[in-house]
Amino acid sequence: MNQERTLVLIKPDGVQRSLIGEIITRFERKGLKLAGLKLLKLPREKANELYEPHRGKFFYDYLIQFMTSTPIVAIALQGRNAIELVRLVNGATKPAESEPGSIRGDFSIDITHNVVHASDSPENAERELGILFDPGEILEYQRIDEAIIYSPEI
Ligand code: FUP
Repeated sequence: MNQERTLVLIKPDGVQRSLIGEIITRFERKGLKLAGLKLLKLPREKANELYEPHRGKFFYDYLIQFMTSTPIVAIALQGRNAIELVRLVNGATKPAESEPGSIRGDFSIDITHNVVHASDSPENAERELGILFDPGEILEYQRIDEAIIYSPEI
């Protein structure tokens, strides 16, 4: 089965606002599989690595300060087209464009305090998963409902 893995972060605002369960539930209900999960305070070096593509932008310093301020949750999610689907579930970056029904559309009003992060390409998913997880922390297993979530490949 053609599956992808992607990184989701529940940002400090999501953890502080007790949204961890709500957010994980949305991904589970979609049919995505948890492959890795942890609560951590993001070290500054890892924040710099994660947001390397944004280094030098006007919001960079504030973003790093925010992301390293209090604990986050790191989630490795697996499923067919997981990278694209997770970004749909999360919603658009700009508050005025994130649709109601998406996580950002339902729970955020600010472009920095926007509750969740998700990888935006297969290359970035691999890079970002490598920053947050050691290889042994991402698990390969079969879930009992997979036979009903996916149609057989024909
Ligand atoms: P996304 O992929 O939706 O998280 O958004 P981007 O890659 O465009 O932005 C990366 C992060 O920078 C986002 F989490 C929000 C933050 N950001 C700001 O804080 N201010 C801005 O003006 C733009 C982005």
